[in-house]
Order: sequence, then structure tokens, then C-alpha cells
Amino acid sequence: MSRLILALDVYERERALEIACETKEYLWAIKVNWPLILGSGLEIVPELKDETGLPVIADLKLADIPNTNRLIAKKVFEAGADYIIVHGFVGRDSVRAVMKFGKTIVVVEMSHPGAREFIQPATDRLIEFANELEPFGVIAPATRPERVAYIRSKLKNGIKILTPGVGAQGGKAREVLKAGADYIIVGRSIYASDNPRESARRLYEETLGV
Ligand code: NUP
Repeated sequence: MSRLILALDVYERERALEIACETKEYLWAIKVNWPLILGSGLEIVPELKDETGLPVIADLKLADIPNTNRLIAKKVFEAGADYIIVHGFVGRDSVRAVMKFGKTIVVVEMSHPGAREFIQPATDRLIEFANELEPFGVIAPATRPERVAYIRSKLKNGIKILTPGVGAQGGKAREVLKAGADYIIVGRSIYASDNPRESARRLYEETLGV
């Protein structure tokens, strides 16, 4: 099975569906984020599922009070999303409000340089929090494989590690999978390349046998 997740951060519906269909055979899932939802509406979620047959992850990084998180999560899962990404730093009540609706992925560390300022100092507590709540998975940085190895060593077995930051942000697919990631999340290196299908195929092949 593929361990590659496409981060489909384009605005236009047609372009999104085109890239998704070209690359689907190399993917485990498609991740949609605010750019695509704002550009094409939430209806893009069922359309992507119909066209590709793949699971869809809604990367909304919810970070609100329980009631607002709940209102948003309800809509997103009703639209057909299979997974949702939430921030953990807002606290148990806010995350639990989302977990009631479907499979949840909690950010424990982000991939960009600024993640060192506030998120990384809280990572240990976010890992404990994930171990207690047992979400489907956590987000960890492909840009810091040593942190992925650390997170893997502290995280309960069975909780998946999904890692953005491969390619455009400098992370290397094989390195982060060897460090303990279950899935890599890749956006620009696929959708902004001259040949998205070929880029997805190459990444898929890189991940085989790691
Ligand atoms: O820590 C994170 N880093 C990150 O890049 C958490 C994320 N959810 N992402 C998302 O992954 C980011 O918003 C984008 O949708 C994707 C990475 O895209 P790219 O850098 O491969 O283009």
C-alpha cells in the first residue's frame, strides 16, 4: 500500500481533480487544505472521493473552542471527509469535540522553522495528550527526522505519524520513513511540478521497501 499523501493546495476545482486523477494510483490519500476549500468549496471533498476512490484528509488545523470546533467538524465529516487535522494546544475539550465526529489527526510538531518558537517546546505534552486521547494519528515534521524518531519513541503503538515537509520544505522521503513516519505528505513537489504523475510515481517508488 502507498504511504504517500498528496497535499492538493491549488485553488481551482478542475485543476485539483485533474492532478488527483493523474496521481491517484500512487497515493494513499488526498489532503485538502484551506486554499482548495476556499477556492472550490467544501463540495470538492465528495468530488475528489468520487473521482479517485481515495480517502480525503481535511487539513483545517482546527484550533477553536469546543463548540466551534464541533460545528466545523460536523460539516466537514458530513461532506465526506475521512480524517480531520486539529491543533492539540487548544486543549482536551476542543479536541474531544472533534473526535466524536470522526478520525482525527493531532498536530504535535510542525515542519516550518517557526515551529521551534512555540510548538516544539510543547511537543512532549502534546505527545502525552495524544497517548491519552488515542487519535488516528499525529502530524510531525519531515524536515526534522530526528524529531520524528523522538516522537515515535514516545508515542503509543498504533497511533500513526503523518509527516509534511518532504520536497519543497527540504525533507527527504526515505529518511523520514526510516525515522518512523507512517506516511509522507507532499504538496508542491507534485502539484507544482511539470509532470505531477511522474513526480508522484517517483516518490511512491522511493517509499517502497523502506
Ligand atoms: O507542520 C505542518 N507542515 C505542513 O507543511 C503541518 C501541515 N499540515 N503542513 C501542510 O502540508 C501544509 O499546509 C501543506 O498543505 C502541506 C505541505 O505542502 P508542501 O510544502 O509539500 O507544498
